[in-house]
Amino acid sequence: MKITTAGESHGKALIAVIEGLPSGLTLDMEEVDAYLALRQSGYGRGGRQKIERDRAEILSGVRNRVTLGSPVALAVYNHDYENWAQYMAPEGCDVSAKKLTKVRPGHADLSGVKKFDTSDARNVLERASARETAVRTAAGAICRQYLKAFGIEITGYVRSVLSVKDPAEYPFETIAACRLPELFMMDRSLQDEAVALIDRVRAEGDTCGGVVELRVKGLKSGFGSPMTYAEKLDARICGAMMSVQAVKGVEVGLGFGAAERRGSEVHDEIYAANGAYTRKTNRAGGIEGGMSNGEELVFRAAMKPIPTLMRGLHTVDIETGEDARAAAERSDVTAVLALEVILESVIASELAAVVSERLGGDHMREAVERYGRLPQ
Ligand code: EPS
Repeated sequence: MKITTAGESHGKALIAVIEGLPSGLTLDMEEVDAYLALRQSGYGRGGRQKIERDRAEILSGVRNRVTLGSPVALAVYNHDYENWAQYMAPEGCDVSAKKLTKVRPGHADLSGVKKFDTSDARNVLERASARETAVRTAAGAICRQYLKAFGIEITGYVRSVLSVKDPAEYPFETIAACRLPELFMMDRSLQDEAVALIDRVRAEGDTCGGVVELRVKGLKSGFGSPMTYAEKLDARICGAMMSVQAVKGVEVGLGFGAAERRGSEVHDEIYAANGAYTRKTNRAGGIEGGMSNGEELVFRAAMKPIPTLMRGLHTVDIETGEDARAAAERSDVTAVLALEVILESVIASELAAVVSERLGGDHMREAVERYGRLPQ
């Protein structure tokens, strides 16, 4: 299975093509749109989200809500294009009006203008923008329906916003049922603190990031492979997570914490009970030797603060060569809840690819039968 996306932040639409979905998967597009709405929600989002009401439209690969086995193409239209057609239209437009030359530290602007030989950072930032995650979320929401056919589910929550941190551990079901609207934190008093902190950060024209935790339940052992490095499950999923805008660190299980403990406090001892193998701990985060081991997958990702600061950081205007304040018209203060939703989808997409490589299957019935025959 392979997913490609296209589309600029203020262009007509974002597009995704999913190749390799078997036939016979009934799609629930209301659920896909619900994930898109969730991605747009969250405390700390800015003015753009008041303009967009994201919905995914299927263009091909589906008939009467059921996949055909052909590539599934889908579009998320940018409502803001109405305001931007005069500067963005592929058919012809005024490219001088929205030129961005006060390049923003932390964004793709400066390296991008050099790499793509342009004097306008807009030619780069439009694609580098995290707006692209809307269609990745939609494609991932479809992959998630594929995974659900095998009993594989994904959830997650926000562990920290800037300095407000939740050190507790929560079971999968508690996370899925109890994460709080607004920030997807689990502890109400910590979330109230985080909301107040975001208000202070906004008042200072600044931005902030945080840490999210993702869980995958129901994946049998043996997905991913130690035989070639590119097939390792942790490498694949962590690589996919790192490809999301603003993610600067990822961990599996104890992650960096494993380096601070001895082996006896890290590895999950193996027991036999009723003819099955069990563990009393899951510090490995469900992956050993680049393969799933049948336990829950546990990932964490760190998001850096959004690079468009309303107060503007010091930079250089690449047109004049003079000192300047980086460009800012509007910005999110934080999009950490959005990151959680996006990463659920991105993990679903990569895991769907891993699962479909092992199972094959032209149609869902065949794939589900094969999954059923695998050991736990
Ligand atoms: C983004 C800049 C902002 C964000 C955008 C990502 O867009 P604009 O420049 O139009 O205000 O709102 O995110 C989205 C539009 C979205 O849907 O998540 C950036 O530069 O990365």
